[in-house]
Amino acid sequence: TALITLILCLSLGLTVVSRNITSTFFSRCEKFNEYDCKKVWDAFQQAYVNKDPCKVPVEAYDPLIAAAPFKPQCNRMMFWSKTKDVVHGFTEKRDCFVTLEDTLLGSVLDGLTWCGKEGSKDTNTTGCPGWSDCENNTVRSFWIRASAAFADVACGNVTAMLNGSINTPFNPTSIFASVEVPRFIASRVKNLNVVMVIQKNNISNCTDPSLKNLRQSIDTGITFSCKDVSESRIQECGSKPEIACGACW
Ligand code: N1C
Repeated sequence: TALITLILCLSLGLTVVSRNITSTFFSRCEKFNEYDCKKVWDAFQQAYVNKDPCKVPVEAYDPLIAAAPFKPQCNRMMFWSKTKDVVHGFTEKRDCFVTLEDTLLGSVLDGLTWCGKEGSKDTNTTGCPGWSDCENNTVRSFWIRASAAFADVACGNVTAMLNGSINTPFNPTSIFASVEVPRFIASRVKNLNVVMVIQKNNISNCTDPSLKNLRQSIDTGITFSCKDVSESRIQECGSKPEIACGACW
């Protein structure tokens, strides 16, 4: 009985440590019918379990991406940088665009923190390295890998929402600039349409010099456009289904 108690306590301990992320992962995953969530969870865990949380390279997530590949959704794909709340406030209400967070992998891991530890089978959700604490950290490597795979399937008209309330709306250090834009290829992507989100105290717009860098860094053959759109217009379109997706801005 001592052994059984010990085993029970150990598994209970393990459950307490990782219960939240496990249950969040599965309950979010089960909303998507066409995937085997246990398979996806196992592929997820092999990326970081029993590893130093600062030594998880981007490639560690390759098997996870292979277990839940992204499907191209031409003309509906939405990218963003520093506009997460506006974008999701809109996409939650209207079925006009698909963001990474609308896909299985993006949705199950959105907003979560996780990491493993050398010599342990546990998944921790506290005490993990922050986004910039070390280069190859568990969470950052995931978002880089997932963003790359999502951008790889981009096709047709691609939309990106950038933030007009910051100094450099197209920031070279962002995932959008460093991972996604370089993967848009002219044979798949026709146009890159930037929606610059303008708030009351905006300090930049489509004329910002950083947008020139964006225009110059996209693959030749992809046409570029940028439109300043007020945040209130985006919200209005979100709440009025009678406005067609294509007429929002
Ligand atoms: O660095 P960013 O913006 O340019 O990254 C956003 C860009 C989007 O187009 C997404 O496709 O990269 C993808 N992406 C996510 O979908 C995502 N969901 C949650 C990148 N990061 C994502 N996160 C978290 O947001 C991530 O943990 C990190 O902290 C931010 C990066 O967002 P950003 O700097 O606004």
